[in-house]
Amino acid sequence: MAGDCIFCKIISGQVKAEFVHEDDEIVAFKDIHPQAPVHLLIVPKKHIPTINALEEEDAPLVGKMAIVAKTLSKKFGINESGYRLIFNVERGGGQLVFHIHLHLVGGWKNVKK
Ligand code: IU
Repeated sequence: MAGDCIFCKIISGQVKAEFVHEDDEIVAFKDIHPQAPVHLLIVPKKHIPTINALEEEDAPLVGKMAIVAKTLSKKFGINESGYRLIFNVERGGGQLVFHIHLHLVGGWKNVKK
């Protein structure tokens, strides 16, 4: 836990969020400023500031984040229509919160088949 990290505070319950998943290693909650009809953040409990700080040992954790995303896409009814999974990396890549998180966005109605 990093003391000044907003996502660590959400994970510990100090700051509120609308949780949609929790297990021993990962939480997921609704983004407070959704950019799509479905916009969830999949977040490891371990404080890792950016994708650039990942170590080899984190590989299973990041894989599990993708599995949680897939499971949530089913729960939110967007698995078959499709969705995007995004990591923003460092300021230049649009990262604002320095605790890694995977954006799951989807649910657009006018998707062409
Ligand atoms: P980014 O990849 O670091 O740019 O994304 C941070 C996201 O975290 C962004 O979409 C915010 O709306 C979202 N967020 C949140 O859901 N709850 C918070 O308390 C804060 C940011 I601060």
